Amino acid sequence: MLDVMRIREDFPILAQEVNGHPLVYLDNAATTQKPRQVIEALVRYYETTNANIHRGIHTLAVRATEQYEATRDAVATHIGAINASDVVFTRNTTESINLVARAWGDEHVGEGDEIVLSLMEHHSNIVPWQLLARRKGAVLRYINVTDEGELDLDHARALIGPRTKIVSVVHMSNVLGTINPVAEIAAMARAHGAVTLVDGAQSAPHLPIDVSTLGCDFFAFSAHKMLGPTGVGVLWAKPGLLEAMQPFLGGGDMISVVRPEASTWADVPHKFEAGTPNIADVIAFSAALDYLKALGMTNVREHEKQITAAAIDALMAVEGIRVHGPLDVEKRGGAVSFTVDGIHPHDISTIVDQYGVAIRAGHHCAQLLMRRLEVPATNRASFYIYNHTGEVEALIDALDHAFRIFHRAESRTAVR
Ligand code: 7TS
Repeated sequence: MLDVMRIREDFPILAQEVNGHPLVYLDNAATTQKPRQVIEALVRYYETTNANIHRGIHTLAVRATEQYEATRDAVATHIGAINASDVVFTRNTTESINLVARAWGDEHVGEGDEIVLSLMEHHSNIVPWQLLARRKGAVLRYINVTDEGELDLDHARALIGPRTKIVSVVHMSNVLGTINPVAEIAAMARAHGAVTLVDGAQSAPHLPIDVSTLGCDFFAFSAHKMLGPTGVGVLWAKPGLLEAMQPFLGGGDMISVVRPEASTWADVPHKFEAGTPNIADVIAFSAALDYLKALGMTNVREHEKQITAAAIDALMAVEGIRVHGPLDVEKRGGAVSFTVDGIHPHDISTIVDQYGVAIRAGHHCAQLLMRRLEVPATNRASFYIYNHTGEVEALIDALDHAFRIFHRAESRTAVR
């Protein structure tokens, strides 16, 4: 189990008050806070190492290159990848998905081909495919979401067929928390010769990940949602796939030989890392991975199951609150969306913020899912390693204030 109070000491930002109340940060699905170890790694890099990588032969350049490549090794280990060379650094999950839609999609998707997504995707796993479909005359298909907030696997089985070229689905929903059976879906795709991309933006931070058993071809995630700095994303590809793909962006660092009429490419993964990358933040990401490793991802998952169960129980005990998504914590992670009868999510989140509680309200970049849920927006509390059940109570208390403002008296008594 995690020692949450000990962990909190590593996060300077959590020690503050917001609007006169202790900060209760429950917006971890948007981005997580950073431990001192990550902040110090960033400062240390600029104070001792700063240099451009892969080109200089002076001492600092060599040191920076080694640290940058060491992070690639750490990422590979974190997700169970066999080769570090199958790990590409991008800016974020969004860029990783765009890379695949361009570099793999332009080559393999043609007119009338089908791209299978789901109704619970984040916009970053929809729009790149819409752009590809428009470029190529391909067709988008969406796997339905059941009333329980899970992917409809019968529908998936019916949609994925001989015309399917790629299936791209989210591993853990940023709205419903649902953990999708991506290995099963990847097997459906494979049976028809299609490849699978898994959007791991919400799973890599919260679950033990082993890409070799997921059975997918591409896996994308962002450092900033797992204690790391902003501006660093990861794309993992199954061995051999990157070699067969054309570059996404052209420029320095990604070439072998440049001639007036044409160029040849550097080996993978450098072929996909044009220009000076985000060296400092990649290197600091190592400290985040070390931090998670020391905690153990199984412990991270267990902690989140506990706090998510506590949050769901507490929210469901309040009359007029509806929790969206699976209620069984074995089937879900710690992004908990809820709506309150008669009070708009934006009003709720503005009021609870007055009590120091940071939650998110809106469509969470998942407008197709909002339509499926038949709501314009939801409130979302999302948890991480430094949250404790006292903060769930703080959320419920803050909600109580919102209810009072909207002249509803029942909440407090209903909760207890
Ligand atoms: N996919 C999922 C499932 C996500 O939750 C997000 C970000 C992304 C992709 C995009 O990640 P990015 O790092 O490229 O921006 N989700 C959220 C969120 O739920 N609130 O803010 C960002």
